[in-house]
Amino acid sequence: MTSQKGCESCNTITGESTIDLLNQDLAKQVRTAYDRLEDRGMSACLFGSGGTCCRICNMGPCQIIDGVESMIGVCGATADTVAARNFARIVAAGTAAHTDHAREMVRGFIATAKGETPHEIKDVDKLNKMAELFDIEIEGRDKNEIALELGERALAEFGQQEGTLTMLKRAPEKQQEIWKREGVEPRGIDREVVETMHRTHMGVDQEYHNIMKQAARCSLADGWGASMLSTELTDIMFGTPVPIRAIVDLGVLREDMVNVTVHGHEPLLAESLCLAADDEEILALAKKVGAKGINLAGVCCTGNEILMRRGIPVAGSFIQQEMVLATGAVEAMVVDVQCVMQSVAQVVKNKHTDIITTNYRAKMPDAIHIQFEEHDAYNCAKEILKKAIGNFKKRGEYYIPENKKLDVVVGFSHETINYMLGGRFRQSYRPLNDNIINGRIRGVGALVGCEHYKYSDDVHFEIAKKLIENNVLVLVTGCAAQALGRRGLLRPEAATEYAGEGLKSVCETVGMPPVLHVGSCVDNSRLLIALTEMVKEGGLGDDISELPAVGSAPLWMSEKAVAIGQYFVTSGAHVVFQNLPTTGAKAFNEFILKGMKDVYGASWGVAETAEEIADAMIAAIDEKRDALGINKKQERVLMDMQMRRDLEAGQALPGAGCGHGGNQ
Ligand code: SF4
Ligand code: MSK
Repeated sequence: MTSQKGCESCNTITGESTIDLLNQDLAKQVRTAYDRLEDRGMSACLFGSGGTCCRICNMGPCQIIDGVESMIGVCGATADTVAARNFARIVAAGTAAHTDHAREMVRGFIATAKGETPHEIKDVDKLNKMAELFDIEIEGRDKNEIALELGERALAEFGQQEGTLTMLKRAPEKQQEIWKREGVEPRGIDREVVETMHRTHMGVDQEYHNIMKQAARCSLADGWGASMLSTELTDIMFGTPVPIRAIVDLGVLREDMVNVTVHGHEPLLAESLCLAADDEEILALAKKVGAKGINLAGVCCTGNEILMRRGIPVAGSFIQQEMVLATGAVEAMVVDVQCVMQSVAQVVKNKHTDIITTNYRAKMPDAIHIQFEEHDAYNCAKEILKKAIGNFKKRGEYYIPENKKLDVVVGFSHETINYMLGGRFRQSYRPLNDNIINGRIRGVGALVGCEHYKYSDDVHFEIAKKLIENNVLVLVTGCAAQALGRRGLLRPEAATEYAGEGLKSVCETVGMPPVLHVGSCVDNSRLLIALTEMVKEGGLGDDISELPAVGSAPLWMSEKAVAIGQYFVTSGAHVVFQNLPTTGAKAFNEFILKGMKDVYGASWGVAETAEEIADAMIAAIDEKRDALGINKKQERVLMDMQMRRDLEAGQALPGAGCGHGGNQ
């Protein structure tokens, strides 16, 4: 920070560890996003915020005022057309980001199947299930042979031109019929992104319903295509997450070890670093410079990936990426793609820390580049670690808020939820559905995605707290998960401390937190599968739109969050966001907030404060409970022995009793 005043006057800084750090002299020199936000001193452009600034051709930019004849575009484009085009382009950009991430994971998966990486096919059960979905013969075949065919078939879906994506058939049948009826089944993943960009070019699609049809198709190519492929193939390669204890926040950095933080999204590199961190040569080099070893710690969604699968600690979420470096205790921050702020290279300018870019797509001034090659993954990872080790002795003044690290239990894949609630011997979503029907659990609320600097990170906490107080089971992904981990909601004890009676009784019996960490932002596809399983289990309607389930990305920052919101809505799940760039176009805004419900059974919602967002989510759940006829006032539920036995069949979280994971 430039000054102490800057820290005090910026009222969106709330994290204890962040405040602690920013009050240290060494951090006061560092300029952060909080400073830049304050320095900008101007409010956002109304046209940009309302979605009615068009700059897609050189006759503009045109700023449109809805209903004012003299303020339509030079080409005649209305506010509704411009806002819909802009919105669809956000969806396409978000889908493109997930798509390119997924493509890299599929390529890495193929290389692994060929034995060209240090990784292996770990989850054979999931491999066989995916192979079955793709009609791939498994009988008598080696796992790598099956994986290779699966990888090649998956890769072909990116460039496919006709037909439909294979994983659409995992959705509830009624949902599939809606997509068929509306003509929004994606044909190929890349094709839908390209077509969205074409249709929103100057002078092409100029009818907002039709534009949004393509936005829907594009988003499905993300949720049920790219993201789902990425999650499933990553699980097969690195293992499907199961509950594991870990620690989060700035205090996970170590005084006596070489701190290497991994930031970005694609776990191929991070997994290779995990392997190389235990290499004898690397450990010997670390000891030689006086360090006890390598302390890998995650940032943002790469952090989520290795936290979920390995219990590697997370040092910080999106809004903490500069803070992690401001500690002065990090020898190298290794980055790949997405959500890496250009400022990180400036934060370390007078420090010993290297910012190492590793993906040819994503370079930045003042960083060093070591290209990560999946075919030489182990050596690349070792080269990066050697660079970090070389910096250890140069570490100058540093401050680690050591008492600021929190225990979390993470790793709730949809398979785990199935296993945990359903029991070891009869894995199913039946107990979850039954608990929703009998009212112990009011419904399911998903908190998704990012954080940003305009709002305090209390927003996630306040929403989650209110939801669990009201017996809503919360599933959380992305940086929101880390924010809730910092506030203690990812511990089983949080159920006793915060949850309403019904949810508390279920969590206490099973030993799970009331807020379940489901994964990174690409893993929101796990939520689609969890919702589908709930439908298939029965008793809660015939499609996702009938479930008492709702999503929100309250602090959305990235275009990916809008793509996620759009695929949830198109899949029948209501979502609540803040600040959608649609308010400048009345009819289009009305369509997003209400009209989409007539088409897909769900719509977008908008609310401002944490309280209002939580209320809107609870109201959406209650609306579904009313429609299902299960919203009768419940008496206070006391668990009888049979209920406990049913839940206890699955019992105790595997791994929940173990110590800190990772290399702590
Ligand atoms: Fe203006 Fe139309 Fe060009 Fe957009 S497409 S910048 S509204 S002239
Ligand atoms: S990293 S997309 S800030 S969740 Fe996935 Fe976090 Fe959002 Fe980036």
